[in-house]
Amino acid sequence: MTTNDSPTTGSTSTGRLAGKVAIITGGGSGIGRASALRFAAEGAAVGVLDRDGEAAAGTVKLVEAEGGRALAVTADVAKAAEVDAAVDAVAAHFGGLHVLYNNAGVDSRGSVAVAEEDDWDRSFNVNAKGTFLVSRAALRHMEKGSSIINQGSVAALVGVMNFAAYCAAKGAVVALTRSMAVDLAARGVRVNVICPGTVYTPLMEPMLAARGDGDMELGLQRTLVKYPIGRLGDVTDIANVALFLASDDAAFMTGSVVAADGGMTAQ
Ligand code: 1HS
Repeated sequence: MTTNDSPTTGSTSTGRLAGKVAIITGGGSGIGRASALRFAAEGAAVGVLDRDGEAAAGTVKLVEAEGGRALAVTADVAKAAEVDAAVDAVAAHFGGLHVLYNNAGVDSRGSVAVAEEDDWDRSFNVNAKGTFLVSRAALRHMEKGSSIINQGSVAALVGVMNFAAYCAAKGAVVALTRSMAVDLAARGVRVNVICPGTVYTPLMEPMLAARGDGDMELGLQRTLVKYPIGRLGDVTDIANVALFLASDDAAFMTGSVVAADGGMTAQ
């Protein structure tokens, strides 16, 4: 399967993020890269934060090739000092911060009967603690009218076999989103969470291969049957939802759990 990194394929840019500064974590690939391209095409200056500095720089190159503005910063979202330095660098470089997309994530392996403790810790450190640390750092710079988008998953809403730590950590992200929304409403900062279905990205390949007993194509077929819409998600499907939640078009939404899943959780 291929992914579509073009920020404007099938979309018309309308400047919905003109004058805004955004940070996207996990911006070096997949949904994060597609969102960086989409946000920049809508006028945002984008801080591309990723643990892989080269991948972040690659996204910046693509954004600049489309005429956009971006800055690559390297940080592990689970490490407070790295996060604080990276977020401060973006805010200083572009003169503020208005949007944060906590996209960075990791998956997990196995049911609770067989999961490894370090796998559990890694899933919570990146998916849940990472969302906390980056949001805390971003809020030092955010003013009224800002938007935080957290990355949940359908795995926060329904049980997914052999994915215990990931389901639990993404469930924590949904709960954290609601808590943040009520805490930050008076400051004029909106907080919402996207719960994507499976989008074919490198993050998903281990899960898909395991689901197919080592056969990726079989894993894809066993996954596809869970999606009434008849396909898996594309990175631009999720980037477009993130753009909406980042924009003033979602001005009355905070604490919302937005399933972008091809109907997977509707059944
Ligand atoms: C990784 C993404 O958040 C989706 S979790 C797995 C959902 S499915 O493949 O079992 O439909």
